[in-house]
Amino acid sequence: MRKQGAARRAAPFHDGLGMSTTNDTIVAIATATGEAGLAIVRLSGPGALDVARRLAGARALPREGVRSHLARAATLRDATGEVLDHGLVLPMLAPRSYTGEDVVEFHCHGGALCARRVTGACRDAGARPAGPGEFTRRAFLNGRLSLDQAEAVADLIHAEDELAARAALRQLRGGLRRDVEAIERPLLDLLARLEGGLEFEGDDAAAVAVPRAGLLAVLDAALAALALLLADADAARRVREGVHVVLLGAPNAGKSSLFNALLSQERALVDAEPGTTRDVVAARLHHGGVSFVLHDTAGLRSDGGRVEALGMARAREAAASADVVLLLSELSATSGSDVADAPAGVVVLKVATKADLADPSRREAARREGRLVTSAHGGTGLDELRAALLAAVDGERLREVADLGHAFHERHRHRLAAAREELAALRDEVALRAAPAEVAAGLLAGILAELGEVTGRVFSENLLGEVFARFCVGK
Ligand SMILES: Nc1nc2c(ncn2[C@@H]2O[C@H](COP(=O)(O)OP(=O)(O)O)[C@@H](O)[C@H]2O)c(=O)[nH]1
Ligand SMILES: [Mg+2]
Repeated sequence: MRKQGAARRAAPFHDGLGMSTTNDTIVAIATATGEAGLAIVRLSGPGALDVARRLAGARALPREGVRSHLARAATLRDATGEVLDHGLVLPMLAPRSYTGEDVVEFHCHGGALCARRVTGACRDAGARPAGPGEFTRRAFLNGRLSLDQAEAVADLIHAEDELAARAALRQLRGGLRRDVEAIERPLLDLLARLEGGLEFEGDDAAAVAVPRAGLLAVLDAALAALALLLADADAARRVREGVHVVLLGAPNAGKSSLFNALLSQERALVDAEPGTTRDVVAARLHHGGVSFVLHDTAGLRSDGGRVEALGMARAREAAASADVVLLLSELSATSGSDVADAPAGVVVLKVATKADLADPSRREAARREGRLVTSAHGGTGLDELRAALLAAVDGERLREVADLGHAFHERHRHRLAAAREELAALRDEVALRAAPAEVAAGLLAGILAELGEVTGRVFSENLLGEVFARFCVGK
């Protein structure tokens, strides 16, 4: 006799119940607003061809035998016959389209007006304005993209440097999805076998479908693979966001000057008066294929004013979430100028500043102590400092992670980490307490639910809402 609970767990996860329907047709401008050569209006849904035909005519989009992926020139008109634009009409028929539905793109003249009028005419012809990320959401619901691939689309759009873009492209091509699915597959198979075993329980309790040793082997392999994937988490964040570098040091140590010198621009205010910098100023530095986010901070000292104290609190906050802290002190200053204490677990590079003011013996001594000797005036040591930054973050490793498409988000990391924790608990249940198949199956189903949320094999309306909130209209 098949058990109720087991039968429910064995049901496919991707039931899509209560999901938004995709039987209407949506329209949005897919390109950024502003003056440009072109603007693209995108239609998707079962009525896309009909709506588009109302604007472009049956010559451009015949009622029979529309050729997919073939653009035609057309005059676009509204319902009254008023000409809206001359442009291209590009039909992409289901399922070979971005959303998996019939899609039509109008390539209009750029600027706000043509595309807006074309969109309006599409609405008059029966299309509904698309919500944020709705095209990509449909692509996911129609199985064209996994959820992590959909997220990679947003990452690609938001990427600020080549490494982040490369990582997003690889994730979009299925880098992360493949590796997560490779972990899931044996676990899904194990679950099926465990539940298969449960069916016999009533008649023959001895017929255990999976011997314990085999079960442990599968769990151990999954644990190892998850650990490997999670080991990329830190590098993943650095690839996506850039490496956070915080400059700390006493007032007048030369932080703002070094910040500007590294960026080769006068970004932060520099003055001989201590306490000039109060807010944290951030700017990007691209070096060696890695993107660094430099943070200039208020000087740390014990006797600043109230606003300065707030600035110092921000400096400490920034340092707490930094990847690298540059601890600055003047080369010619007497000892004890390292007032800043860097938080644990952060790479700290000690930097001596204003080398041009100190005599050569002093520089030598500082180098021997392992400090990087620099001068913002004249540029001494800046190349060495950039090289040290690159070495500190292991740029090679960041490139590896980008190439694997493993630049996953906090959302993915949380699910993977939860799955690993639950897997370890399941392993203990089986190894130490000889958990019965039914208990193991229950725990395993929970683990697979966690893992499934990475790729969207398991999803809820809430999860989709959370993911697609990051998208803009037209994507
Ligand atoms: N000679 C020399 N003066 C510097 C150098 N870097 C900074 N200064 C001076 O030191 C003072 C404080 O610099 P600033 O960058 O504002 O220090 P911060 O308070 O740590 O941000 C300013 O008068 C700068 O011109 C340097 O490399 N050489
Ligand atoms: Mg400053």
